[in-house]
Amino acid sequence: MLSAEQVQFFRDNGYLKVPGALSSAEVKELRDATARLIESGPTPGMTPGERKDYQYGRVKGADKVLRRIENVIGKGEAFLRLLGHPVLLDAAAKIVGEQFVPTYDSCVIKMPGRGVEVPWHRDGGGPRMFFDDPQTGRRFPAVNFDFYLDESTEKTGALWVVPGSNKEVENRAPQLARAGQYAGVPGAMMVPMQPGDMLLHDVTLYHGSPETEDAPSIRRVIYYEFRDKRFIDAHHRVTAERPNPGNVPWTDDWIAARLALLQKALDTRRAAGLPVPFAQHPIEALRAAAREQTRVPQPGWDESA
Ligand SMILES: O=C(O)CCC(=O)C(=O)O
Repeated sequence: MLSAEQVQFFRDNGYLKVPGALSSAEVKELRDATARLIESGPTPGMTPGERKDYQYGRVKGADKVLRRIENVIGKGEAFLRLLGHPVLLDAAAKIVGEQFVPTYDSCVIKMPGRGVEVPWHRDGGGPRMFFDDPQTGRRFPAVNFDFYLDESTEKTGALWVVPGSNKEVENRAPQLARAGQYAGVPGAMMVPMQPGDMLLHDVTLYHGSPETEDAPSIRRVIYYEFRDKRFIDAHHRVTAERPNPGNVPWTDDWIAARLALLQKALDTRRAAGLPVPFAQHPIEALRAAAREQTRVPQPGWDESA
């Protein structure tokens, strides 16, 4: 469970490495689940929206290499169980805020051989990727919790970060992306990771990973993003007075569906005899009954095209 020093390190630097967050059995289960998805790829039986979850990129010499699978929680029980993991939810409550809501989920892949670059960026690219509560002065960040399933090294395309860049007001990430350099970027560092390690990164941290050449093995990372409900209410929640809140618009229905997903994750873990940090969301107003549906893509995600 995260210590006060780890929380402070995250606030100061915009990232935090938590070694050994998952057991080797959990890593194996998630590796098997992702291997099945990669092997099957998008199938004719899927809706166009489900097929669109599989995203491809260019590398030198090829233009269709798998780089990402969106909406993984609905793609297998292993991903759903991960959402209720005690290490994840402890970290989410301490780093994001007690009123945490799961907002995005995906798996980023660097295939063996040549893996696709993820150029320097801040996630989401929206104008306000945090919420400063005017009443308390507290900052609520948007944070990704990144679970490494494989060794991530220079050879397999480890992530690079610029520690402290979460505090920069001006966004220099597009310039860095255009330059396409990693080692030469002032203040940048590579973050090697082992299977089962968890990395937390503030979405406003500059981060990216180079294209790989001759990578000896695959490198998969599961990304679960969380935001506090107060952040969502301030910037994203669709209301009658604010039908189009600039950045990403999240309706009450969509927020409830994401919270129902969390409840389903907790219930599924309990039914399997796995540890849970609590039976329901600790904040009463954020408790939602589990639903059958485990596919809850972003509201703008067109399932028919
Ligand atoms: O895993 C990586 O290389 C970075 C992925 C990432 O930052 C993203 O997809 O937004």
